[in-house]
Amino acid sequence: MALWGRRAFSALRVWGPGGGRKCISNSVSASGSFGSRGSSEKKFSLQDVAELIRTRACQRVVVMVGAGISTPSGIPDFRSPGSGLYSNLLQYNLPYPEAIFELEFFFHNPKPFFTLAKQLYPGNYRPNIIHYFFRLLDDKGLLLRLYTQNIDGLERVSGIPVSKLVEAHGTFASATCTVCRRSFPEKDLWADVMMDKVPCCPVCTGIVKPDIVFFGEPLPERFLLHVLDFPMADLLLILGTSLENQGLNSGPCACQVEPFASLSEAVRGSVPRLLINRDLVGPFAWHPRSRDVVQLGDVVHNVERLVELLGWTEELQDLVQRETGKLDGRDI
Ligand code: CNA
Repeated sequence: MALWGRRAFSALRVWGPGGGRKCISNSVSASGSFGSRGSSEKKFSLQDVAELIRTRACQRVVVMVGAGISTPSGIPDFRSPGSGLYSNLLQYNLPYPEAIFELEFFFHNPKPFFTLAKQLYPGNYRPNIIHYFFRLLDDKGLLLRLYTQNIDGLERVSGIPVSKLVEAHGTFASATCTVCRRSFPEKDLWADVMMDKVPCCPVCTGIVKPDIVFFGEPLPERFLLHVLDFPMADLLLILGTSLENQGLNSGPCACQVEPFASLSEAVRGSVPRLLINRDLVGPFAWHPRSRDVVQLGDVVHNVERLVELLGWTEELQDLVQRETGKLDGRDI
């Protein structure tokens, strides 16, 4: 325990010990949906959400996702006891888990971060049905933007155009020299990373760091798109995230940004919000709205239910098969 509780953090980018609000888990039945606070008001349901998408009554869908959508791909989240990276970090011999995303520690010892990078190398993991559901939403012209906290790049691999993505905590797809600030594409790094070598700038020999957001670093400029996206959204889907404030606007950040949890409050009051997650989290617990729908439980199971209600099951299966075939062909 001492390992986790060693320091007080101004920037809780990833692990935020107990920073989240308590779940009011008894306010919602584990299997069902909830939302309406007034007893006379009809509860909004998963069927209602499906109908809005199916009939194209909603065409500007904003999606927010976190580590929970990649656990079906085999990448542990950080918090789930036993399986979470929380529990698996001991192998990195870190003084405390947050150190892996701290610049000070990185300059002292960049190896643990690059070990994690090697683990997340494109090809080690593949998109799952959830990523492909978002791809299908986009193929149908219904996805306004997907905001991801994940750094595994699986949204890109699934074929969602980069223009539709906001990778809020950065990406391994590009890298920057920590000294001369030259940019590098990821392909320039991977040979070193795969051989457990720390990549260095060919010009100034500084360490080249993938563009993953570390504590206190500004978020990618694209994150500012939320200022337009959220007020424009006509449906908000939130999946696989604890919606905890991960210190996105704390520390010496150059940009003033809303933390992820608050983003879910930035859609208009009339906009339906669907949470699919194992736990009741964020504003769904402490500030529910009348058109909120909560589906607690396994994220794959609940997405499959939604897809079935949409009548897209076959189409999604075809897409998964086609894209999986392409990945097999590319051997990544
Ligand atoms: P988190 O705080 O670990 O929360 C994940 C949430 O997903 C929790 O509420 C879990 O209960 C839930 N969950 C996990 N698996 C399932 C499942 N199968 N079905 C339903 N719900 C599930 O992760 P957040 O994304 O909210 O926190 C943000 C951090 C985690 C960011 O800084 C990420 O960079 C970081 N992270 C990313 C990855 C990745 O890129 N795949 C992995 C681990 C952590």
